[in-house]
Amino acid sequence: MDHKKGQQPHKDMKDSQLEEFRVSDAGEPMTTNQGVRISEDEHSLKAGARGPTLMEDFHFREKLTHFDHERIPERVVHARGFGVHGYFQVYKPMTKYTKAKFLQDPSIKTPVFVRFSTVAGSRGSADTVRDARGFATKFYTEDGNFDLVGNNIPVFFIQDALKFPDLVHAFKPEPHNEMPQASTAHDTHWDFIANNTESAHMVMWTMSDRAIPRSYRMMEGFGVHTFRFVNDKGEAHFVKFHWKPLLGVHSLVWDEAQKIAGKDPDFHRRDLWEAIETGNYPEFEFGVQMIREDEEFNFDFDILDPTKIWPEELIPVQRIGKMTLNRNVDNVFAETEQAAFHVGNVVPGIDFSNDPLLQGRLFSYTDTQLIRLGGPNFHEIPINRPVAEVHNNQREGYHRMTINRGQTSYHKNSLGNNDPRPVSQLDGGYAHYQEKVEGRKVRARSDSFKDHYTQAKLFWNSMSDVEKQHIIKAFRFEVGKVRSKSVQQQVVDMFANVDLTLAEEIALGVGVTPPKAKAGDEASGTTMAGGAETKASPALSQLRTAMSPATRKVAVLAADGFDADEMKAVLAAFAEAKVVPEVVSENLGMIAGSDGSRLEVMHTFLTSDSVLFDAVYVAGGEKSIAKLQGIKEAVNFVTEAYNHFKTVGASAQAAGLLSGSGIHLADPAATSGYLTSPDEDTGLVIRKETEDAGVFARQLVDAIAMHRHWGREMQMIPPAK
Ligand code: HDE
Repeated sequence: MDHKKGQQPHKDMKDSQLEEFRVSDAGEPMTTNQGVRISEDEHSLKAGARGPTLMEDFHFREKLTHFDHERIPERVVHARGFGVHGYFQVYKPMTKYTKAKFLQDPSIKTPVFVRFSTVAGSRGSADTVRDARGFATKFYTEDGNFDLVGNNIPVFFIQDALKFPDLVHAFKPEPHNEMPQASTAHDTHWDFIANNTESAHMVMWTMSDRAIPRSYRMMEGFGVHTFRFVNDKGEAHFVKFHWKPLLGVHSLVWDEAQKIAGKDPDFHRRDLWEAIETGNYPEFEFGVQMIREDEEFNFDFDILDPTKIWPEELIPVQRIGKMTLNRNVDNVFAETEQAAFHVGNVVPGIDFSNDPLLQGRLFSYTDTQLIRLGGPNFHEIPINRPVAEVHNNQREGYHRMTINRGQTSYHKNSLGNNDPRPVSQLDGGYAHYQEKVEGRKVRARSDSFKDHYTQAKLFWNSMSDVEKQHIIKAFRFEVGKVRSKSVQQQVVDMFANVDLTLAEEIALGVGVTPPKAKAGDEASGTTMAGGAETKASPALSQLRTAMSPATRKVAVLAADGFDADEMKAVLAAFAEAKVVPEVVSENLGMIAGSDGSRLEVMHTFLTSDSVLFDAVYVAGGEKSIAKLQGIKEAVNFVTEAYNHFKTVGASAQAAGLLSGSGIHLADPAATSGYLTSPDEDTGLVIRKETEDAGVFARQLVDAIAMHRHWGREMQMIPPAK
């Protein structure tokens, strides 16, 4: 799909700024970087056709030199990512809490650039690995850039930034053999976890389905740290930031995620790119949880501890605005790769807290850009430029673009009228919140950070049975890949503090000694002093999320002779519900329906795969079905969709094909395979001979909206003890 410029609905200030840097080579003569036209680009200049290449060939020298220097270091973490443009609008003025300008006027569209990423893998690794996802947003506000550099998990592994290099060394590929790529299923990662138990809560999240999202468009985002909102009276509130996807929070299943990593390593970026190109703009609501300054100590967790959430049931998330992502980049290197996010980029009205992880990040981000982008002027790279004007006395350095005029570059001065000059808060000058601080210089951590398990338990308590099963299996996979028996045992013993059944299940799966009783109070939760209490946080379970068929991809399996009436009804229902159908058949080209109508095939069973779709519809029509039934890959396609708990829609005529896929319709004699009755399986939508095609089509859409049909899984796998 081509990115068609000029067709984008929203031309914002950032876009106009980028426009000044865009270049099109279409129809232009080729030149050197000095603008000299080139007459020949096939052969280097030689002394005789078989002779040595001549040094004076400036075109050859320049072309090769530039190529030799095309790579920059990848990000030390979050190396693989994908960026898109969009805009943000606040719902109502937030003046009472913050003076941040972009949070005042609902009519203002603030341009944003968002980069989604995995954390551990290299730039060329797969999208669907088990990992946290980065969710970094640059707001180009009229007061300067505000970067919200968050993740799709609301807590972090460690409490102090000093430990970050240790954490990353442990989860990256092991140094002696550089394995495994983009995976935490290895000894050093789990050794770190077992010996740094503050990680328990985040590990519960990374072992959950949150770490294998279906789409970047279907995951939450979190600022993780506690920040401050400051209003124009200088009053502050502690605040946590959230992104809530309007499509709900949905995940892949692990077997599928691993297969996608091979079939389409670009799965998530392709999904995002295609959604935007087809006008299905991803939308996220911006949420805030706020706590008054005088409530700071009202909780049984420390609000500065980044391994803790503020349960939404205790402190509700107020949705205060919406972000719409509506434009793909023109050039991934120029925009996504050169984007420099920094958690320290704040605007008046937003300030920091003393969270020691946040404080450490304030140092790290500029430092890493200096090596990655090669000097101190990376703020001048188009994607990083604020739309607000930049005036200061900083000068020179590698790759300086700005031509600063005038004699003076120091403050204070008299020769240059003392410009540029600092301005008061009333004129928008940033003033740090005047928090009173006192203490001795100590290398220490507050006792209030010492509880490592209560919220890990809260998370476990909040999961549905099927989510608990997924967590157990994830642990068994990850810890099962660890070679050291000692590390495996340590992990089991550590997670006995979270839940005894969980630890026993891991022990069984990885063959180590079951833990001695430890977890104790299974129902332990999180409390506000003298007030509300939560022993489970329903908001944490993905089963309670928004459900929608919109933008779900459905494989339409069909061949010549498909039932044209049924196909029409189904495609109409899909179009109405914004479901995205793609026809898969034996060969590319056109197929003909029962009435002679023709349909274009988008994929073959070789170029595509069941794991790349949310659901399968086997088109009716005896001839078409008979043809597909004879193709092994078509039958496997359905089997796999069914095994990944996806919706399978078909007419009763397809009973034979389904049976080949292990789905025996109303056949009590069947001894193998899965559920037999569509009544028992919400995801099996079978059109009986007499049923109206429109009714069938609507049922199919309803089933697709459910994402997955976990009832099927719970029958296939015995529930946890
Ligand atoms: Fe980062 N992190 N981080 N991080 N982080 C980077 O900056 C760091 C942390 C996050 O799409 C680096 O430009 C330290 C938490 C995202 O470009 C680096 C600590 C959260 C991205 C860095 C943390 C994040 C990064 C690597 C512990 C969630 C990708 C390249 C104190 C709230 C941004 C770069 C993008 C990237 C340091 C912990 C999110 C090295 C020292 C917690 C989304 O500066």
